Amino acid sequence: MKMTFRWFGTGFDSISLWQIRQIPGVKGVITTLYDSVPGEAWDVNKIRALKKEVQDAGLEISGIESVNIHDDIKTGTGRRDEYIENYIKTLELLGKEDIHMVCYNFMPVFDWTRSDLAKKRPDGSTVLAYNQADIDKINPEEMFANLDKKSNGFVLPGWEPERMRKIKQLFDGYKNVDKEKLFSNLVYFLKAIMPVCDKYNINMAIHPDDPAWPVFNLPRIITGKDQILRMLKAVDNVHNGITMCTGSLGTNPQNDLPDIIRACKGRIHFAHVRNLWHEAPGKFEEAAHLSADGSFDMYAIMKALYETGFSGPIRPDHGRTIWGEVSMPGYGLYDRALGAAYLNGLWEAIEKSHRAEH
Ligand SMILES: [Mn+2]
Repeated sequence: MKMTFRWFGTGFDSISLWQIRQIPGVKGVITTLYDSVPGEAWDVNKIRALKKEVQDAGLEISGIESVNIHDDIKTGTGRRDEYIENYIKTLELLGKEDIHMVCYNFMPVFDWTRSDLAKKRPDGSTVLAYNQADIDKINPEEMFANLDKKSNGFVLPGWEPERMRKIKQLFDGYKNVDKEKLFSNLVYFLKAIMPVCDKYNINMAIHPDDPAWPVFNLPRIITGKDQILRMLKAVDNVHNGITMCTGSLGTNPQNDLPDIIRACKGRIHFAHVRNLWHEAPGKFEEAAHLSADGSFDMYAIMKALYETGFSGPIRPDHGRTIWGEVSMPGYGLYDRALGAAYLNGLWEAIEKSHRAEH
């Protein structure tokens, strides 16, 4: 594995590259052109400038999170081929710049959903939290307003205000899109992009749905082991893979995370490793990465990644807000840096005990 850190880019992130460079073991960043518009091909000069900025800081771009997918591709309108063409152009540019991993999601309308961005924990830290009962009481516009108020002035990924202004129109687009339709639109998209991925050795890593069940009656298709295996089989190409996001799949306690990792051996191209604490069904909050702080066995998760030969980029995922830091919710420096150090420690111990046994 290669330890990395998500970075939204200068002007969008409260954290600088030199800070990331000082986190032990972090070699690269996972970044994006944060102001790119889904559906448009990326600008090669912007990609090169981003790459140079990262390299000048002594780091590398280990992958892109995300190249977002236009809703017309997800809903399968007459314009989808045009948007897929642009997506292919972007992949081609990234491949030529020696970038070989692209994370994306196929979630309708929302990238992720939370009911609270700053839930206070007993130690005074705050975390992102989800309570289905709270979500059931509000409509999507109200949820956006709640999240926007608590975003500390940052634009939240997937919750861009210009997108949210069109929220009603976005929902209308999904009116006739059920799970099967969404799945076949995903397969159509993947089949169309595989040739460029083969040519430039680009690993596509779909991010699971967060949370792993339908929200606001929108369909969700990447929610558990069976659904993931169906997707991998439908386009059986090594470049069609997944992002193993423990925090997203783990929202459903029925999902056995180490088992999913083993089942997806060879097709996990990116890992987001974080912990959650389950209070009740449909009610969870994010936790520190440490196993004892949440509901997941982080050792078992890292061991499964190690034993399946995972060699892609990995990153700590959302952190708690601690020590008075002001950042995009979930994306502060301190707790994610602690997470990276902890995951590195687990990995070193697993690697050395494995070597001692063999
Ligand atoms: Mn994730």
